[in-house]
Amino acid sequence: MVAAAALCQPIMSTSCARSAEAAAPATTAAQQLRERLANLTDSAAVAFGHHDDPVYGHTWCGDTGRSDVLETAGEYPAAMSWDMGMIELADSANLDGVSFDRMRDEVAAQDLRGGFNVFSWHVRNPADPSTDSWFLADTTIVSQILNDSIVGSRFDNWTTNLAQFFNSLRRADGSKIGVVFRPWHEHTGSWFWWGAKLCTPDDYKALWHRTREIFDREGVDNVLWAYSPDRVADEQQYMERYPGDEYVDIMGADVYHFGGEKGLPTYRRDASRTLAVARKVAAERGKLAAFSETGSETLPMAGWWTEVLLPILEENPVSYVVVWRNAHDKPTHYYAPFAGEASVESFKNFHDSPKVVFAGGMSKF
Ligand code: BMA
Repeated sequence: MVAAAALCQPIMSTSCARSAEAAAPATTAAQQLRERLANLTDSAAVAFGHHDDPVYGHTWCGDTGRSDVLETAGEYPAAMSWDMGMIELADSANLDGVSFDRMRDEVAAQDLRGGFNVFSWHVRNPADPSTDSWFLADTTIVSQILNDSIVGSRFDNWTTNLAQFFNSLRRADGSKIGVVFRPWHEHTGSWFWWGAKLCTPDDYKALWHRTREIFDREGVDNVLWAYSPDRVADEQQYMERYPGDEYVDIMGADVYHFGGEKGLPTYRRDASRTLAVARKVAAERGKLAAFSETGSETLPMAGWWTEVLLPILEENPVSYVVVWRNAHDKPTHYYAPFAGEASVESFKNFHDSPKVVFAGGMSKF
């Protein structure tokens, strides 16, 4: 994978104020965001999010002031989703070509318009940095991070780069912007080097703890931690690798809809089952719940938003839902509508649902 080359030209950062320091606030930025997400939950409202929304879309890349969601629903999403893959190598752009400077500016812009930001990390393999998150030939990578000093210290350096990026997310007055971080996601599956068949439950938990220790050492206090298994059969599977209450703020679920109409019963069953578990364990522990990733690639069902996603959210209210990216360079890789796309009407109706919140509605929470 060509990771360093920006797939579209980055736009230079113009309004970074991250060097300014503010007086320590009474509550951390993370606590403030937690309160806003809890308010959403209390109102049975779901914030809508989209990955890489303001930096590229199905037919464009690198413009400013654009968003496929804005151009179809009339509003930016409530949550902007981002990926930090390649920050580990101190690259200037992430694995999908998004400049980290541009991302930092967009995080601040999203905060200014009242929305919030969520992050994943498709990190490379610290045992062999020439390979990526999807490298499965070596089933000892997590164990090497924990037991091999060279791999371990490379991992620590990489995670320090990431922690420093989060520390740099600031408003113009220097105060930190609270965000959600969702490390080591979809670990109940086995498609990333931290997946179920690639490490033991104890090693997975230790990986999470080590990540957190580095963030704590770096003074990161603006991050809410989201745990996000892929679809699960039951609570036991969901909790098998749970790192512990002191490490997690949000109980997530990543469940995709594959196969259009034919795959609908499976999606409905698995999304509802996994969200029900996430909501249950969240309620028991005083945590938030989220539909941390979902979507139906290429949106083969024109009514998907109101006929499929909305009923699942009504049945299983969570604080937010995120759909994945509209890749500008892969014509069939999109999860949100764009002007002229078949599901636009359904998406507008989804937007108009009193249960669903976009950026403009976030001022209430
Ligand atoms: C995947 C796909 C990839 C992308 C990765 C990280 O689901 O969208 O094209 O590189 O996420 O964003």
